[in-house]
Amino acid sequence: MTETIRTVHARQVLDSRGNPTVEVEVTTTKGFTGRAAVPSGASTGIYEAVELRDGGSRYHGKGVLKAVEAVKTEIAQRLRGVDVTAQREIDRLMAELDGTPNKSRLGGNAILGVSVACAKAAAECVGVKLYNYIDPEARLLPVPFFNVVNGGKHAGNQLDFQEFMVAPVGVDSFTEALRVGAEVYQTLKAKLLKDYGKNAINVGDEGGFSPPMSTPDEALEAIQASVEELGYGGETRLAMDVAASSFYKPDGYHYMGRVISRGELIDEYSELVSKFHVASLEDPLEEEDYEGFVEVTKALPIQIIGDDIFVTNIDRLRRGIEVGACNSLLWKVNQVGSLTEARDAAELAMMSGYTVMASHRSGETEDPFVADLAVGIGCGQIKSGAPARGERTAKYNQLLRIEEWLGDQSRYPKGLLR
Ligand code: 2PG
Ligand code: MG
Repeated sequence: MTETIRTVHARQVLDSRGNPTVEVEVTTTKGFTGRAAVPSGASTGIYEAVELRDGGSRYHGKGVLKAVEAVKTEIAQRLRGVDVTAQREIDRLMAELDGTPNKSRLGGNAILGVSVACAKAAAECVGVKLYNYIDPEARLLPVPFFNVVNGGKHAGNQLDFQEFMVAPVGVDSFTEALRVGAEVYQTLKAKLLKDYGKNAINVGDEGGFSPPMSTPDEALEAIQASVEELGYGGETRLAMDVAASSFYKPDGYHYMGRVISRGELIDEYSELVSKFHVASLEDPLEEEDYEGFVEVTKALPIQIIGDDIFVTNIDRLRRGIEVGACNSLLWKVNQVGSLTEARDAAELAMMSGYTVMASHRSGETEDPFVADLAVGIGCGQIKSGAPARGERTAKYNQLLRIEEWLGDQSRYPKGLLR
């Protein structure tokens, strides 16, 4: 017997940056419920699904009461009586109702909230955890990429690159990976305090430190030194999210006080990659430059992840696959605005030999759903910021639970990105 949606409710809550976001509650006829809160980016790709914001003076224009209203009225009416487990149908009905290519009428934030809340209610109704509802056979935990130094739009320092991460790829379990990440974070904190003084241990949006550094060399060196001090050199790799669109202008890349070309920036990456254990590089170029992405993917023998260039959109990803731009997809469900479309993009990536990294947003909530989704789609990689601060640890702690629930069935992708 099918279980149908009875009510779809929404409210405005705050995200980790103190800005409003949408929270949705879906209830079925038998009283099963699912609640989801929508994250929000700062370095957003221009092709992302539109976040509907109210404008005006309340919350400096960032209110989401219009999106909340869209959920409570139009979307709620349309979904009443629909089978809660019919995720593809639910997402299709909302896309149709919205009627725009980028979800700008009802809001990607409204639609994504409902999409995830339905999946959670459906999992309750089937009597399984969310990761298990996504795939009953799911058992692969992801390698966590801990963002321990923040720059770019996420921090008040001079670093042009946005994220400097450490990934414990050589351990046996997620639990061990989290321990290594947390130990590196504390060792790095002590090192930054000693080398740069008290201001260096202030943190950015994703909980990583925001030291007064201005070159990527300094950041990678500090992380590498901390890793080695702990004896984890063999078990860890470094990674960066450059978020290059954020310092690109029509005349070139505004990098470290100079204006440089694409070729010069790629040379810079080559040096960093050979000097440090950098195994993964996200958004090394600006989001429109498919040709440049092909060049950098050929030039560097590492994982090249497309975030702003693909925005989890299957058409933009397909174009990249056709020409050989990147070899990995950054997977953010709110970029495309529904679970079904995001899953289709992940499926295409995996079928095409691209790796997939599930991702939080810089503006997060205490909702850990991305952790369940990462295990559910079996992508083997996740980034959720530093191993500190509640909205980030919510995800990592959920992964600890999932690993425990799976018991000896669980798998950790040891040896990834060697
Ligand atoms: C990114 C993300 C998440 P934002 O660029 O990958 O780390 O940042 O949510 O600001 O887009
Ligand atoms: Mg990114």
